[in-house]
Amino acid sequence: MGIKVQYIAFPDVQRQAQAWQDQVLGIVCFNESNPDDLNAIPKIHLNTPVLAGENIACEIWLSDISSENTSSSHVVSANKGGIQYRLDGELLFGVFSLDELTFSQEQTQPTENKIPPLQQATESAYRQIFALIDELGYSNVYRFWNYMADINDSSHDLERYRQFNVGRKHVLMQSGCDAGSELPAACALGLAKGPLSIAFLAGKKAAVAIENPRQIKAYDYPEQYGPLTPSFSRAALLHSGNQATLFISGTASIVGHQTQHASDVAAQTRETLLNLEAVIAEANSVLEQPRFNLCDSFLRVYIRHVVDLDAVRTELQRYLKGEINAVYIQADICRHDLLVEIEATIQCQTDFDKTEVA
Ligand code: 3EB
Repeated sequence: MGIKVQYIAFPDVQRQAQAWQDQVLGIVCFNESNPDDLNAIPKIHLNTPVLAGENIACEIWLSDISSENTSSSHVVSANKGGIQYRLDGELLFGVFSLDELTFSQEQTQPTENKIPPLQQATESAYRQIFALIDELGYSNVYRFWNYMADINDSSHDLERYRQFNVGRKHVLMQSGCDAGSELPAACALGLAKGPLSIAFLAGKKAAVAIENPRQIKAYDYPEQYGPLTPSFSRAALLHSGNQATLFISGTASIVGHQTQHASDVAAQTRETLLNLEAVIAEANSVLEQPRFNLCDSFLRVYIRHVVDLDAVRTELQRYLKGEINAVYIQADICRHDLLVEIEATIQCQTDFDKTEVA
């Protein structure tokens, strides 16, 4: 058993044989014209421009049947509440979209007492997700993908990203991710429109949360970034059989807790690469062998301003030299002064079979 990830263009997803589609746990993809296709597969479809790298714009998580008996990798589809999910004997991938309007209509209090609808939607979604995975026994979440409209706008005297953080932390504090020590990897991005859309990958085995020595834990950010801190770790390391997967969270030009190079997208890109390297070095030391390499990773590069594409791409090419597996997407980053954010996934083989890294 294991987990397999592939990056292909959306039209190629549709062209795959049924046997392949039956192994798909879920898809995270961007800018598709016909999102209703493949509707048996949990799929988060994000309506935002893909600036480059369309050929790998779909991230597909598959049940890996190559290593062992096929009975435990049999993929089952199901729904609960609004959560659409698929699972095999080890992993569960789910998607959930919630319209904030559902919450804005329920409130009768005066405006100043109202809980922001986005905060309520976030709390509701996270509660339902944790209830589901706890009930099914897939209670370790490795990765969350969070997308919401107008992330840097404010209402109720609070920026929407901070409203999201309040709702998320209310649930995460009670979910067994104790004091922020074993939080999942995550990203949180803003789109022009659309509901709060969340995808998650969870499983039976525990992952190890990885932090970045160049940055303080997001969970420990000072109050200037909002009343409740963001609940995520810099990466999650899952070691299963002879395979290790590193889910690197959205990574940006932050050192300590402060944004660096506020109006210089090229310098932000270079700082972000240093942060990615630092996270990878941490993961390699936990793994006790230097198997993760940035050059082997698949990158999702979120760019605030479309005009910055060339500057960001030039920095990545200069640093990574050879072939880069990257898709570039227009999205708003969760701090107004951040111009670029990069998330990455890397897999490697290990010499030893260890299901949980100590
Ligand atoms: C940061 O390091 C930049 O709120 O889930 C990166 C990854 C960021 C995930 C999240 C936020 C999140 O604080 C922003």
